[in-house]
Amino acid sequence: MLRLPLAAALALAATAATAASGAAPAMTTVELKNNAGEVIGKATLTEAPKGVLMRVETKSLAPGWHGLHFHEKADCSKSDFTSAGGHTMHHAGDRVHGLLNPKANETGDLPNLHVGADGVGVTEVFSGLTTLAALKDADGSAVLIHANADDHLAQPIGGAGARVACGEIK
Ligand SMILES: [Cu+2]
Repeated sequence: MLRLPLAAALALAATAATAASGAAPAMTTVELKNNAGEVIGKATLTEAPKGVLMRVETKSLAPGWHGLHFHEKADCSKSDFTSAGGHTMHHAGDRVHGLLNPKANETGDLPNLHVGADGVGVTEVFSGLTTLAALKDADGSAVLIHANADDHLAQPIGGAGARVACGEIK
């Protein structure tokens, strides 16, 4: 019976030591490529205490709103990016797309990216539905930018249309 409290105390001590040392959170930077395979920007993902924070910086995209998602595989090899699969965890069967859906449980869902008249898009988004560790699972995952806005309701991808940029998270 003494082993559990001791283990708990050690775990707490380890957590406190990590916090006190101010260790930098885990980060991953991902190159974003367009359908022609040209690098058009990057996404920087940072592990957060309750999710993942992602900064997206792009150029040369069509002005307006674009759906932004995490897809299930780190595979941007096909020029239409269908190789990246569906949204992360969608295969689990109990997932429904849309941050505005009453279930709001799909781990690939993110707010839209806005691109200005100059083709530049810059944003920082947060998801409490997944973690950097989950995104970097055995087959990784992908950051996908779609041609149109995600309405956050329609199945399966909120009407976001074609995939116009892809980045492999490994
Ligand atoms: Cu998508």
